[in-house]
Amino acid sequence: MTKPLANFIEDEEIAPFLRFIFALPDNDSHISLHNDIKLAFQDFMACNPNLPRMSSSKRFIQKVQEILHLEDRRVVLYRHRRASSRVYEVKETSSMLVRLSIKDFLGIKERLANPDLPLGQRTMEINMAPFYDYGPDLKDPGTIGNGIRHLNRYMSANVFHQRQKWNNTLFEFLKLHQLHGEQLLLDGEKIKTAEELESCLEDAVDFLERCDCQEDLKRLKNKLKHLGFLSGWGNNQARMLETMNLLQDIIEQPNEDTLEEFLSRVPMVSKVVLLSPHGWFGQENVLGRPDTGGQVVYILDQAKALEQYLAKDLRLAGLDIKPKVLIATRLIPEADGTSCDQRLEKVKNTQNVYILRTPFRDLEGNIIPHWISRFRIWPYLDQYSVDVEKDIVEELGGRPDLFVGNYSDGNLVATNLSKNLGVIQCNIAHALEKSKYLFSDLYWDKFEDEYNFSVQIMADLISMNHANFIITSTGQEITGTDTSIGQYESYQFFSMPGLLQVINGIDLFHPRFNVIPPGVSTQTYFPYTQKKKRDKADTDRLKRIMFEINDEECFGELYDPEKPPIFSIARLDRIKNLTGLVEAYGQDANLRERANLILVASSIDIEKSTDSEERDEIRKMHAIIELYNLYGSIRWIGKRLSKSDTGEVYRIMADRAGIFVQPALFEAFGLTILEAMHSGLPVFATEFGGPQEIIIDGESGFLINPTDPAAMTSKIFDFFSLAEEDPKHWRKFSKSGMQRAQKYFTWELYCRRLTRLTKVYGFWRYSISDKAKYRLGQYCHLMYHLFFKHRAFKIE
Ligand code: UDP
Ligand code: LCN
Repeated sequence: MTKPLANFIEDEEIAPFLRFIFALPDNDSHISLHNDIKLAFQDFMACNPNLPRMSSSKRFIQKVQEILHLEDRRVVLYRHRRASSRVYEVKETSSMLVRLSIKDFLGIKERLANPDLPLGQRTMEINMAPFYDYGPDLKDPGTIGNGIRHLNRYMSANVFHQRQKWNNTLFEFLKLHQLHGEQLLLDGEKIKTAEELESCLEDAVDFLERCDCQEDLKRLKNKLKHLGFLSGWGNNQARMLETMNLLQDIIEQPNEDTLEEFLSRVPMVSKVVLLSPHGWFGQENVLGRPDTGGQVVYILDQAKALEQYLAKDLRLAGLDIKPKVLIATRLIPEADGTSCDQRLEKVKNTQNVYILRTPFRDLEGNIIPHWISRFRIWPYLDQYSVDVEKDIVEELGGRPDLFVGNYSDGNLVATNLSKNLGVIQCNIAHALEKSKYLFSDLYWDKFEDEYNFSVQIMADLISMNHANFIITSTGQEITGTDTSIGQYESYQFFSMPGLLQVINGIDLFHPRFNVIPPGVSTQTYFPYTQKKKRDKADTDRLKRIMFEINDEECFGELYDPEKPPIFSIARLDRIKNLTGLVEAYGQDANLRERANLILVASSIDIEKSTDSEERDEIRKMHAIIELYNLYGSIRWIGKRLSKSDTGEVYRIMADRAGIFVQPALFEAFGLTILEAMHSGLPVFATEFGGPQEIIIDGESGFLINPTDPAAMTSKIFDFFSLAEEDPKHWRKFSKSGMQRAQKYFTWELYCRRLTRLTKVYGFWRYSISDKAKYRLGQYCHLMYHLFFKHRAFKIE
């Protein structure tokens, strides 16, 4: 199919536009990426002042993700809206665009990346599209990320149009309902059909409306039991009546809100397993390894909050059931003084939350004693899935009600367990490595020794297609922004030359995606103004560490410790870009004059680090400090702070009217940003990734571009200048950050939504999707056994 360029670009711009496309500098990969194209266009405009305004060309360029340089033509990947791309071929002498297929595009790209690929060779092709022929199909990318809403709408419309069929399904679903071996909701002996349910409900509602036995719950329950209604409808007369009224509404006049409200009251969830196999998971001294960070913090807080929420949920349903949450991870015998070698560890300040550790075994059954990086764990996950399943079933006395996978490995194990035990599966990515490492697909073979992306990316494909629902912390994790593609979106089509070609890897318009941002522990991260809650001894100790003590873990003596601090805390990963922040600070003499820079990061001693990326960053940090002679204005605390200490450190920085800066080159979400906001420390965070949705720029914090150091530091400088003129300026941002964090980012909100999702998707799974998903499940099963396992076992 061809289209005139004039459909996109004004006539007078066509000639210069083509000139630009063909003058675009080529590079070794022969692929120009969005940012380079944008910058090149700015240069082109600056060098050609006599051109027309070129505004339609600019709009077009904004949507171009990639340009492939071929000898006689250019191939343009045009993302016409979020989650949807088209490929056009452009010739220098033609004003027509020729539409190519995704398959053609991938074929051309493969050959560019690897000209030696034998001609005519075909690799494994993956196309998931044919499996997505059930359920609602969203059309508008703006609706992606709120899957539950569209699922409810779809299901309630179905209930409405096929009343008889759905009422039967609903009846069967309720009738089968059990928790901890106890039959709940309906007595199948007394209420045998959907029609009987309708009339029995009338009797029960009539009874509840008339009876005056609010105080005598036992009598009430007995009477309902007599009518065929078992426990689970509510913890008092009013709530039971409400729940039954909701069911009546669904049967008579269904709509999406009542369906969701009713399902959210069904007590379906009391045992949850959170999976995070790669390990080094504990409550103390585990943060700081390259592979553990926000994920561990997230899961621990999530587990605690979930227990509390489920306890309340079950209480409201009138049940005396104690929920149980297990965090299933790896047992590591060489635990370096941590608890990672203990099989079962109770999580502090909980009733019934445990870390359950199961070791990795090799093919001979030997336990693997040492820690293994997340990039090399793949050969162990198959056996781990078998072993951990046994441990979970033993610990819970049966199957859980929900599996939540975390990160690529946890999601894969969740897939195996969910398939085997028939339990609903939720995925949480935390960070998809595919988009973190540029060209991790196209040049997969170059990354393979260190990262094994061919295996990890396949694991992602399998688990994201198998999951019943997926939680993301931000919308852009799924579909990106108007100008940049999302992490999940990057799995739509791609190719790993010589290995596989993915034509359609994930359907982003399927309603499984739901955005639910995490919270932080409010015990640890509370406003600096709550003086009474703060422990003076801790404050003094941490102040000394941050500003005074000089030992082998602290670097730099401040000339003027009273200057406001620019604070940052992170692992020294390249992508966290703390060295970029120090360099930008070094280059801005005005800012150095105005504020000190305080970092908490890894170690100052290169010999103490075993991670090559971290060692490079430590080396670089020292070099930058030396180059810009930052002595006297920087302190670098090279130690890991405990969770509770981090809370107090943010507050100490707030006491001194400081700020928090998160300068990452890309951040999937960024818990530290939320922690600082909850503590009342104004934040400046990278505009690349999740922070865009945490902060409203200029209202509740600031977004910065870490690739433009001068702009970044001048934004910070301006803030300090205004705050010096008028301290209200600092307080305004401290307050607005806190308010936003408290309103939208809390574990209470999170757990409410996660529990609802489990119930609504649980019902959907029961009613239709399970049968429809069966074929998809089988396909995933094949990919697992024929591709994943085969390659995983080759990793040493
Ligand atoms: N953290 C900590 N002590 C430290 C450094 C970091 O407790 O010395 C915590 C920090 O408070 C945050 C987590 O580690 O909760 C880092 O999470 P984030 O999402 O910001 O980044 P990730 O490390 O997961 O990429
Ligand atoms: C992993 C990351 O890289 C962070 O951006 C997140 O905040 C963390 O996991 C928790 O989801």
